[in-house]
Amino acid sequence: MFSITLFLLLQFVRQFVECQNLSSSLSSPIATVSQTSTGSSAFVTNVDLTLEDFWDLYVGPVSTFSINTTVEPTPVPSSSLIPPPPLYYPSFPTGQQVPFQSKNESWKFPKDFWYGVAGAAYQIEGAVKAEGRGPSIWDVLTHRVPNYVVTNDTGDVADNHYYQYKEDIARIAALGIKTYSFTLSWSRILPFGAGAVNEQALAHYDDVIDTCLDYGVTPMITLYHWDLPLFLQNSYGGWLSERIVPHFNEYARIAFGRWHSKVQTWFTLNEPIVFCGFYPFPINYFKKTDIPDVQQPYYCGHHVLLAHAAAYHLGKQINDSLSISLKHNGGYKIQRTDSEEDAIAVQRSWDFQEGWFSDPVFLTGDYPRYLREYVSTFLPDFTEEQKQMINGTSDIYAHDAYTSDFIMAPDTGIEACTRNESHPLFPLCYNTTKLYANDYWAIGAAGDPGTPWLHQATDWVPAFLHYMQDTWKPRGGIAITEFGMSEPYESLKTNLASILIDPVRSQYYRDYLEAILIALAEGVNVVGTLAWSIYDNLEWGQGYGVRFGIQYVNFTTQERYFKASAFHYVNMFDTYLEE
Ligand code: GBH
Repeated sequence: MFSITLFLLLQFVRQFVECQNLSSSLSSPIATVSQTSTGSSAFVTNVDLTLEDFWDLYVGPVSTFSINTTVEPTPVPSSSLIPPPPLYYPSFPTGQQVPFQSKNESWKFPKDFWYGVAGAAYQIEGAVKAEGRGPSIWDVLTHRVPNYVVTNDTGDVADNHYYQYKEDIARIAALGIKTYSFTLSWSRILPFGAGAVNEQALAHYDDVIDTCLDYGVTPMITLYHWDLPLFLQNSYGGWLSERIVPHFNEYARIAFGRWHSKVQTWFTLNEPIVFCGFYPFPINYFKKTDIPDVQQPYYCGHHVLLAHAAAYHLGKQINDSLSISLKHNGGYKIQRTDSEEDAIAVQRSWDFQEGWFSDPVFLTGDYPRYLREYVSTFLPDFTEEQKQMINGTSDIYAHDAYTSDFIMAPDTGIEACTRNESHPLFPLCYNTTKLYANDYWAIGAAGDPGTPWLHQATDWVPAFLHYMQDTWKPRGGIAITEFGMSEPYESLKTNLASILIDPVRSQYYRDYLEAILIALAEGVNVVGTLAWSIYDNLEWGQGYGVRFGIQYVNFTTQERYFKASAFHYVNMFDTYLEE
């Protein structure tokens, strides 16, 4: 059945390509796609596809927005910069009558501490087919795979940042925010992931960077935030193949080469635990692979480490003053009871989360113990040369530290899991919960029901920061490169005034930054923070149904509004940043 469908599809492509002289009518580069079916009737064919064909075949029509050329920023009205009413409780008893002014005199952010906001290309740019962008896996996941995004939303328009970035940068500058961390769309720059470069994309990012600099906002770049060029996924399985390494390197070379003199702080890849966890992909939309489902994330991780390390060295070679790091994720792991099994479960959890990428990059060039026990049964060992190449390849410990979890052994015990591949928790073999051991109270206030993984857990942030510093000993300190809160049920609100006061998020930012101030006072070297997110955007699998913005975006009109949390975030730095 599948072969027949594929056959018809390829017939269609051939006719399509033959009857329209696309190669001469489109300036897009031409790619060669190979499709192979499996089974006894396997056949292979090659078809020349233009970028337009490639879109049509794999994604289909996309939506556009009425604002579709770059717009000059409108002045930010001063009325929108009036701070909100205070939060309900002062941060500590000050005896003052104006809690918003409260300050603990023994706390401070060092004067070179950087604070900013972050966003990611596919979540905010929109304009997915504009100016030569090629499709990424997320265009397929959103357009073709039913319910992969629960709301079936797409990033076609998103925040229209591709055209409205000047306004967006002007707005954060008006708030007093000094850093903007954005990500490049690989398939804008290289529509097929490798090969011909799209000059329009380079010119676009030139202007994003220059606009930041004009407004006194420091740009920071992440090369890869999950939007893998579709062609690389379809050619060889994307991150499942070592062939991704030179392709990532070429992409990194273009970016570092072009922007190293204007952009000082770089991140190679965002949260590999998460994007390696996308594997296995839903079947029938992407190239098939023989790698067993459960092993796929670890093949991905292996190539991520090689690609990251190579890109790090390349960046340093181009400009050795750059700060280059990988963006880690996970969360603080709290041992739920004092049992020995729970202690092991906690270590397993570090090893399968942060340790997966942090131990290789900061400590040994190789995997931590419990992870290695598992992956060494199928992955090749890193050679000594590879270990040396991987070790030491992050200048700061960049962690997207949203929350924390309690960790415990599986009910069956750990060994019953590690010895049994069909155990539901295999290969991790630890359990997590948001509930304290009394099974009644959660760790802190919950975010939106669409993000069950997220509760406020700021009480644990100082301990987490100490743990990061003591364990991975980053030479350039620690940066919280994403943190944020999904205000509960925010996307259901229809009244603007109600949306704009976001107390759960506001309190999260205030308490989190106080926790960082405590850790700083205790000697942890925290160097910066990036609030997630610059504004509401496409929350991946949750679509627009979950909101993380410190600005509200009306997705019908693309108007932006500051939420109260934006002021609470900035106020912490107005209050505590050393002069
Ligand atoms: C960040 O990841 C992303 O970098 C960003 O793009 C995203 O918008 C932001 O979070 C908000 O979600 O559903 O139980 O399997 C944060 C780390 C790791 C948190 C994966 C959610 C899924 C947990 N994410 N995790 S679960």
